Amino acid sequence: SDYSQEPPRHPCLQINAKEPFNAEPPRPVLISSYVTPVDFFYKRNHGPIPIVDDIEKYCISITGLIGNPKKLFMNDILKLAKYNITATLQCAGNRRTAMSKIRKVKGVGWGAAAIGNAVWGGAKLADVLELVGVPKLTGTTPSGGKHVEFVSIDKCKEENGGPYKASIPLSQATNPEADVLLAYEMNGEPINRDHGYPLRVVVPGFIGARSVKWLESINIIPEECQGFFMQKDYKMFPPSVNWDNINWSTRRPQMDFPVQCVICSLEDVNVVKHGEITIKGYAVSGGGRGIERVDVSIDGGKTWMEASRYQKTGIPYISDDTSSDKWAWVLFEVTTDIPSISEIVAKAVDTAANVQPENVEVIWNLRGILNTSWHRVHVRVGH
Ligand code: MTE
Ligand code: MO
Repeated sequence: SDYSQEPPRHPCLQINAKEPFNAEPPRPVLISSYVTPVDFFYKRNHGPIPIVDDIEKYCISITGLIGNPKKLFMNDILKLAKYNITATLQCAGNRRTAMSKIRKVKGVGWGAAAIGNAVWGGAKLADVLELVGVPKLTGTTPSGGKHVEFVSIDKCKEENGGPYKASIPLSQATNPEADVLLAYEMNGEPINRDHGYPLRVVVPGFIGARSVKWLESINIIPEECQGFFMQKDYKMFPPSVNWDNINWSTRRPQMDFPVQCVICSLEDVNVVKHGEITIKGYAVSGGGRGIERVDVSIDGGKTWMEASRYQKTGIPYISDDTSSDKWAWVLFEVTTDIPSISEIVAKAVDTAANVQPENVEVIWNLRGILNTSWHRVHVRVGH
């Protein structure tokens, strides 16, 4: 693999793996704005960053179980209606390092900032598929296509040098309301190389792994993609499964993200000058479910208070309100007096009343994914 032509990156990023490049921002950066600046958006790669230098020649092929396989150039995509969707992308491995403290797990270590919220600009996949003869709101094509596979240009060792790929159900891909995008913009600028230039998939509400970067082709296939990242990774196993007794075929590829919440205004261990502190962070759920509530405790979870929630600064967030961004995180805030030594905890509840597990032990899994346990930090008031 050739890592000699990687793009420049912001020096404040914490590098979790150098080649392939995996990095996250310092946690407090995440709450300094509702939309995460591109430079501070986590970067999760499985190979060198591909180079697409001739945008005139760049095209995606749409093949498989459809009538007429077709090639679409960037201009064809740009001619379709453009949508700007604010959506949070979160790696399934977010908070993996904390899970590893219980029992070691396999995978790149991540703190709690393998997440970001961006405004993605692009064409809806439902419109693209309609253009090639697959109508809206279809679960299957006449020739038996039920899934939509996205194949990248990059090369990963997990695929033995082949491209990264993933798939989603056709019913979701052809549903305009699911807001699946072929995005060419991130925060109003052309998507940069790290995040998928010139074109990436964004599947709102799903784990980041399904949002394939550097798109090369779209295949309509009869069943879910058989690639490594669908079948041999990003599956949720029970705590009893280890590397000796694992049977990958017993579990489904993880799609939806469960409800998550993290305190970002404090480090894991803090010494503060005053007893009055502000506790801020992010909360987000998968599947388009909103955040109903964020509970904060300053006594390790014995008693709770409710945090205020917002997306756009100064406007209180109401779940299910049509003016709120359904695919995006919610920021929360509480100002309170704390005792001289305290364990501060935050947990969120989504609109389906799903809650987070109290401890990481009960959701421990050998790949270290979906650590959504209550987020805890320690604070001492000192001088
Ligand atoms: N797409 C390709 N082609 N190659 C990759 O390695 N990583 C996936 C996904 N899409 C990946 C990919 C994973 S695991 C995540 S979490 C997101 O991209 C990360 O997107 P980002 O780097 O833009 O934050
Ligand atoms: Mo990921």
